[in-house]
Amino acid sequence: MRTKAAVAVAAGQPLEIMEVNLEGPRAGEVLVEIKATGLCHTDEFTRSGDDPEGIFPAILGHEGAGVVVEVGEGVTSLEVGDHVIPLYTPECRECEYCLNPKTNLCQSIRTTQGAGLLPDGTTRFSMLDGTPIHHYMGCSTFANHTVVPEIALAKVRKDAPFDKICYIGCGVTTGIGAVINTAKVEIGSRAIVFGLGGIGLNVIQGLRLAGADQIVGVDLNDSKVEMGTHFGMTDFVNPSKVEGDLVAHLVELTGGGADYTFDATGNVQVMRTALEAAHKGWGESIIIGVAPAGAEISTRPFQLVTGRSWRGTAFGGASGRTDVPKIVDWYMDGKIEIDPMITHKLSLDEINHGFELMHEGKSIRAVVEY
Ligand code: NAD
Ligand code: AHE
Ligand code: ZN
Repeated sequence: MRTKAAVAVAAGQPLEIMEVNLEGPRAGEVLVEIKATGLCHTDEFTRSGDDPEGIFPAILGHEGAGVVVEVGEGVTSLEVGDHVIPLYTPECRECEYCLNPKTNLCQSIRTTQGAGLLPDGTTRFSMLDGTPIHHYMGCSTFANHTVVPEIALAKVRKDAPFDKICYIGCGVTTGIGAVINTAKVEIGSRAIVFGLGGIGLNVIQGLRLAGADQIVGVDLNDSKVEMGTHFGMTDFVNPSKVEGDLVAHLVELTGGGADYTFDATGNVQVMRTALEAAHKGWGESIIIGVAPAGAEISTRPFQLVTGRSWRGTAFGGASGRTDVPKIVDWYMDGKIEIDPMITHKLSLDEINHGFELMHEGKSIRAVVEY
């Protein structure tokens, strides 16, 4: 079949909107009509050329929701008409990683996924002249139709709106999951969140859900205060307005350092600040942000010797086929909020404007509706 897609033709170039060829699903695969997709900073990271795994041409996008159109041979858990959210962290429920409760990082298809291919080592997308187009994070939601492995699809309830629950495909789950699954924040904790974008605001709402007493938001952009406060932020710090040492300021503000700190910027200097603003003796710092090729974190080992821990999280530690349907229920039951964070709605033709809004700090989530 043919479908419409935004294709990343080369690093640093705007996405090109075009008709592409899409082959039907093979064994263990599912054809999905994408109804809506969010634009995450990770898509921009790869489009820009900062991603060491970036491959071009590719169809980016990993924060989508849609409907099953066709199932390949041997697919048993999904049928035509099911509503689904594609998962860049699949859940095969069989590999060594899935069988270990300490991780959500299913590795059953990670190698081919990282190479922009489906598990059989081939791509289903091509340009009309036959040039192959790579998949991205196993999802490629910047196409109106995509083919995804069965193990990388969460089946969700049919009454949930696509233009909101697409965000559960990354930002919502990553932010809330970082608090609940990775940090396991206790009631009464003090926390600092660096970066109040599409991920950081969900960390804040996760902290409120977990019963944190103090939730400090840190961002260079003052316009994030209103949204941060809406989701539970108790204090705001703009580092550009702090006189003197930022770590010392944050340690004082949190009465000796935070129990938990979260980086949602992808900036390695910020990651260091986050680690050092964690409480001596027990503070944990969780890295969520994705840093460019070549960037490295550093601190004095003394920071760790004196009881701080540095950890990281992918997809908020969530096992997608199990956890994502539950998070959709939380949204539908009013336990978590999504709507205010969807600040812009775009057509696929306008997708590059979505990345401009992200750079200008004007959007939290721009969502493309097909
Ligand atoms: P975003 O662009 O919406 O938000 C980033 C925020 O950080 C903005 O508000 C910006 O003003 C702020 N910021 C930038 N530099 C800063 C600094 N030096 N100090 C304080 N604030 C600063 O991006 P997003 O979609 O929220 O993504 C955030 C990061 O999380 C990205 O690196 C993204 O790739 C990563 N991410 C990781 C995972 C994961 O599973 N680990 C999942 C999703 C996104
Ligand atoms: N390809 C990058 C790493 C990108 C990365 O860390 N991705 C996160 C999800 S970000 C979603 O917005 C992730 O899931 N990582 C685990 C994994 O296996 O990719 C690089 O630096 O090479
Ligand atoms: Zn993402």
